[in-house]
Amino acid sequence: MGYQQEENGQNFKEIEKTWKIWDEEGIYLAQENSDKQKIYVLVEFPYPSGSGLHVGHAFSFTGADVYARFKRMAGYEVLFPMGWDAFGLPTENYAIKKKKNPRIITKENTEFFKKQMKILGFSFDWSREINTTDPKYYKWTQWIFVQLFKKGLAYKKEMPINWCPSCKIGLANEEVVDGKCERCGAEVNRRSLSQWIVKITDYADRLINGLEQTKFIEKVKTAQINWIGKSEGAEVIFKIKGLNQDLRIFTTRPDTLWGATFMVLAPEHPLVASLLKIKNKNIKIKNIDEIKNYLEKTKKKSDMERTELNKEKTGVFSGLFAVNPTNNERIPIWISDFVLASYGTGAIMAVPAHDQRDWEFAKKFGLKIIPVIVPGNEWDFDQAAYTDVDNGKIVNSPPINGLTPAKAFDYMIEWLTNKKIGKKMQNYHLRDWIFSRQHYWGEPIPMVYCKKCGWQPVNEKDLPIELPRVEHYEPTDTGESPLVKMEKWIKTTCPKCDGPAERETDTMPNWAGSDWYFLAYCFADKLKTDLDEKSKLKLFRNLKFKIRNFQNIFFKNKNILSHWLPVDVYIGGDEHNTLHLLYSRFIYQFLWDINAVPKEYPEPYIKRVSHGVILGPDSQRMSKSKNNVIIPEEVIKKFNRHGPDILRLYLMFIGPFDGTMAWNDNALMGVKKFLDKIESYVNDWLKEKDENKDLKISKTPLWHQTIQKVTRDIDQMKFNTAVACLMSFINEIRIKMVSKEVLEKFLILLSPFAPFFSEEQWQKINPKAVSIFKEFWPSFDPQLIKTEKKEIIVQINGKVRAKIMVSADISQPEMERIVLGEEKIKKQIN
Ligand code: ANZ
Ligand code: ZN
Repeated sequence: MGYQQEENGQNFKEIEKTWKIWDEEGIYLAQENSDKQKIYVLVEFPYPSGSGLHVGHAFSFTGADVYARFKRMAGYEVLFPMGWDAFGLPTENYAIKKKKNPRIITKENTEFFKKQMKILGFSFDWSREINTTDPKYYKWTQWIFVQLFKKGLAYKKEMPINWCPSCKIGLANEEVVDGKCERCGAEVNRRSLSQWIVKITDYADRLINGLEQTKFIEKVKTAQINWIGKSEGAEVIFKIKGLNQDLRIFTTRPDTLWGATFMVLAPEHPLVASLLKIKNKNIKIKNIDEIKNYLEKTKKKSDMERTELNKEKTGVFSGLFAVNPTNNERIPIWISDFVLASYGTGAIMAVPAHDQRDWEFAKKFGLKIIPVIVPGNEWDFDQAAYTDVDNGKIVNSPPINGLTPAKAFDYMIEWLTNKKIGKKMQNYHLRDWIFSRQHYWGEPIPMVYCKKCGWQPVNEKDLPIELPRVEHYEPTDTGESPLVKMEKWIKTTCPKCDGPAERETDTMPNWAGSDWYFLAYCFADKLKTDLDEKSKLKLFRNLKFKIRNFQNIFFKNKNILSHWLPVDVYIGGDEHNTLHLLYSRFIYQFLWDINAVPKEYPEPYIKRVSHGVILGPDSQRMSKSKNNVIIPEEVIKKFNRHGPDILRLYLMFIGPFDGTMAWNDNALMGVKKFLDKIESYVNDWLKEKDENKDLKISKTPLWHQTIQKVTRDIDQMKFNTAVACLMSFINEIRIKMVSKEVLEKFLILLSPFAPFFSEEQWQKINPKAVSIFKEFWPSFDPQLIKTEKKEIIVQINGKVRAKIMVSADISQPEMERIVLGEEKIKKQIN
């Protein structure tokens, strides 16, 4: 493992020499006191795994780097930081296997990653490096948890959890994919454990509404909205015959109430448990054994299995009846696992005529099907449920007959409210966030249990609660974390009554450290000194001084946060468009509520860009088992010189930044030839050094269009077309035409893509220059951009109706004016 200097001599010398210049000049350090306009470019920080930086990282980081370098040269003060999201299972598993301290593994991995990043020329501000496993960092991850607890947003609850028997870990619903563990693929089952839960659901509406203040692309907004899954509907209260008890249900379709022919309870519904104990003369439940049997069977199924559409429906009759409030008819109450305990009220009214699952259930158990909506044409309710709400009229429902379902919905909300048997209600598919993990390599949850005072947060001045050193990193067989065995560490005193108490042994999920890392970058230097202050204070304490104030890093650095926030562009993978984005927005909104972040910005990120994926040469996802993994070092090593730049240019050229592309070795050679040709131009110019040479190119539209297009494309992250434009420029000119000015400006246009190469050539032309990255981005002369004509094709209903010549830089309103003024078009749209 590691970068072999010998094998890659020339490349490495280039890299070292160039980094020396950049480091000495501090070119990539972001300054708060600069009078330039700030821009915060964030790219998701990696998990430093043992296998090093892969091509996917190289791709997204190069895109981010090109953008950051461009913005710097365009006159912005750019914050472009990097760090390590280093808690997590792979390191823990490796620690277990090799009996090695995960701290050491993390240190080795991050060092290796950092070296690779330098080789690839990423212009991160390393003075702001952070690491989520550093106690100076996770002190604040813990502090945030304490605040959540104090505001009633964290609670402990016995919960049936998704249990991965192979990782021996509880998983959040999100971490279960198709009933399998997202990490290891093992079949997940159910287990009951006492867990810390964070009430993210309190923020569900804000997480939806806040999106309006962002400029996320539609795809990302939709992903967030769908994940939260807000449903508008009603709660309806049904009476149970013979019992002095109500049954509440949630429905999105109160307009179908007349069609409710039975009810269904989730097996975990409290009524089911009490049913087995009912002692009531009026009610005789004959099939108690059958019910008990059924409950046993459903315990083994996952939620996914239970709610699958095509699954054969199962269930038992409860022996009870409810009353449909519309017509006072008696309807049977069934128990079935297709109803989930965790959604709504855990009970439903079934409308088999208009819900496919209810229909299947009714068919199987011979229950009544009453249509209450009919389409314009015939519908055979014996064949399927009719579920198209938008096209239909209400029937069999006296006061609302003839209405559309939408109108009937509103009517029924009023009807229920007036009769006091229901009301308007929303529900969210978003669940509260299970925050406990029974693992070693995570942030200890800073809570203490006292028999007298219950759960108490650790005093803020005692943070961080450092992860103690243990001998074994394996989770225990009881499902508890290995910290359970650290008796000395566990024993503590209660922060409230000073009596004996015990520490929480669960640690936080992987998401906790990445919730606020973009804030930490802003005051990373303050993080570093923070704990040193604490040890000073400890010293004072020994001298019998009292710590009076707990210094809060967020409050103390409001100005700095105000300066850098919000993140202007956040680049990351599709896989983080739901969870990570949601969790970090939630934590940010919470910090906003407690005034820990500046009030000007209710949302942390303005733009979200999701980058694409590079597949193996076989067009399959890269994976060790398929033997199709491309390793950046291997690519670089193929070339004697300019290896890193060739790789960067190749990655940016291979396709759109948000696309999915297969690796293709052939295109690498083309990139190399491109750089060779530029180098030969530079060398030719050096031989002549004629500054007054005919400046043919510098006044041509081709040159000015090149500057314009490259500038615009990088700004819009269309890196592939920017590179293509640079390449075609080089192809169209001959050396005799190139002046020093054009050569220089061309190198600047190229420099975000090929930083080492451009710097090297720049220094050849300008031996006294400091660095090309201190130069300004070139501008173009709009007068010299010859606007060419282009043909636009007008289609109406899929047929070509007109072809019109317009100038190439026409604006949208102007184009509409011309098109709508065209006679042929006028006729068509009348
Ligand atoms: C009657 C009805 C008639 C329904 C109809 C649908 C169609 P979303 O959109 O996901 O919120 N439901 C409610 N709670 C449930 C639970 N715990 N487990 C399974 N299903 C549950 O879905 C809400 C609808 O899903 C509710 O509206 C309810 O069925 C069902 F033509 O009520 B409906
Ligand atoms: Zn106590």
